[in-house]
Amino acid sequence: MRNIATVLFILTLYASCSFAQNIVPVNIYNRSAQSLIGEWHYVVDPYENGYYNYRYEPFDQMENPGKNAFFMNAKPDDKTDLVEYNFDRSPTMEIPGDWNSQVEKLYYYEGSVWFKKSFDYLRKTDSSRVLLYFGAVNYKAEVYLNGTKLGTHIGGFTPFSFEVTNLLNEKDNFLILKVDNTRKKEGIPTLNTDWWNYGGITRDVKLVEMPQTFIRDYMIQLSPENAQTIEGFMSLDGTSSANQEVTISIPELDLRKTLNTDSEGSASLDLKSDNINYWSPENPYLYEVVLTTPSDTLEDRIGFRTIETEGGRILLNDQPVFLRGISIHEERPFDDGRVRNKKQAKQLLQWAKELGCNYVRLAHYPHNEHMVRLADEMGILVWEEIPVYWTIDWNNTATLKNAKNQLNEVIQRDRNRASVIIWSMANETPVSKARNNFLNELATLTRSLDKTRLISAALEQSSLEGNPNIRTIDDPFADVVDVLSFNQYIGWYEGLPSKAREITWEISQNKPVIISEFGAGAKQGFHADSLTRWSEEYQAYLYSETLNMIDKIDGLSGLSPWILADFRSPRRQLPDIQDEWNRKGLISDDGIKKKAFFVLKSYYENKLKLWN
Ligand code: GCB
Repeated sequence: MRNIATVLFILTLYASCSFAQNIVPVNIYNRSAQSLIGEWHYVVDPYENGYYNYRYEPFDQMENPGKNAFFMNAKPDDKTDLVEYNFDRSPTMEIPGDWNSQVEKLYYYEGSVWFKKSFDYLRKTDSSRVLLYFGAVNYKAEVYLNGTKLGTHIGGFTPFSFEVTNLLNEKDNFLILKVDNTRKKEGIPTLNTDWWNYGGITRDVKLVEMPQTFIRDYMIQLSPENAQTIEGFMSLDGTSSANQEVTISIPELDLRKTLNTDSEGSASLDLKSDNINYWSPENPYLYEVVLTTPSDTLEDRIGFRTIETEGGRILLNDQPVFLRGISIHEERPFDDGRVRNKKQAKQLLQWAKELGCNYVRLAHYPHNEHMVRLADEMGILVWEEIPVYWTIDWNNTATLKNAKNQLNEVIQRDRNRASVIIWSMANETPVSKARNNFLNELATLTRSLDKTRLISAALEQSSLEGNPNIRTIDDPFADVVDVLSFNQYIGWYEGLPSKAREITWEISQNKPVIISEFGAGAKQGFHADSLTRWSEEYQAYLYSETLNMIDKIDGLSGLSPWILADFRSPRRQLPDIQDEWNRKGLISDDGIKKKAFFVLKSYYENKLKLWN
């Protein structure tokens, strides 16, 4: 009997843990919150000694885990007591922040690290609910508050949260996380990537106080069919969600509508206006939108625009647009390590602006929320992507579930951002039946969640049979996407830059084309002739040749060369040149612009003239 009870207990835990089906409210940055950022104690635990006992049984699935379970934050009762860890005497690091760039001995570390933060908390009103929110933790987070497990989250770049109302004390709360960034074959991303696997609590942590019934989700966007209609929905969470009177207003447009939620706590909405000032890079106009329920009020700043395709063109607010872009990794400018705050995110976007961009590709995973909010304000169109990169475990149903979960989390977070125009399903994934099915499922999910954006994926190009100089896109997923994007490295991985002159493109799909990547490595400050690898001159030469080549592609609607700034990658080992940096940046790791930056900038100046 006892065994059955234990099995059931474990099964219930497992079911609730694999993907935390938690409440992740949208628009967290406009909620009142207590931030938990700052110094956190950490314990490095390569053998997961604080998680498993010596029979390799997880402590957090035992009825009596005992003092060796790190999540108990135990202290010896007296001098005879044996406890083999101590958070308070362990070192600290800055949160948010990855461990690799903060602690020298953790530079290459991939494994488990425990974190602890102690805090006091005073609820503003007794009736409120408190959610513990994480912007992102890479890769797997086990979360415990005051000795109780809250759940597990998998996926290193999307937000999650847990309700902690009944677990909080006014004094001496202890929040403990085990963070594990071990790469896994079945993970998203998988074992092999070309970026640093920065581990840790890499984004904001907050306690967010909400009324009993609060606005959990909404989507308020311009109708793709009618540019005079703002439409969407709003959903509540809490005991009084059903049949509630809720209001949406956009004071500046003099719009206000009262609706009733259905039995599920949701209401769909539509508002009409002939006076909408449409959002665009030239006019990044954001409206104050106010949502009100009997117990909650929430404000957002939302831009309204349409984005669609027509043959080989992308239309923004009915006008053809050319995407003058650049790819960006989420690395700190002038440094390495993950971006930790809004100021660093802004620097990256400012560099893109200096380059003449109206568009960025946020590669290869969802970046922090500051990026898309700033892009809204600064007038930069955005491609967002999930880390379905290279050779994913396509036949694994748990892997697909994981990818869908990450996609769902980023779409939910960002679908009110006018700047975001493209959801990318994947990067350079090899065509196979299993991969096609996998990506099709992601595309179907995306379309069901958001009809106001385009779908793409960074595909690969190939030669037309019998002629190596004629290039084409031979991929069944090209039929699924709205925008045909592909990476190509002619002149770097394939021949020399002048090879671009021999290539012609025969792209049969009648869709807009984006070159999602091209580039060459250059060590800033290394000057030589334009055929010397790693020189700034080689990189600049490759840019001129490539830009001439791609301009001949029918339907070319944009590009996002690889990449804004040098970034850390363990695959890049060439001494004195790479030293574990991918050097394809147009800007060096210490913020200095290379020659190619100016080649692209002048190309974009011309494009701006041609397209305006
Ligand atoms: C690619 C990948 C990108 C790499 C880049 C490179 O095609 O999409 O993640 O970093 O090439 O530098 O080789």
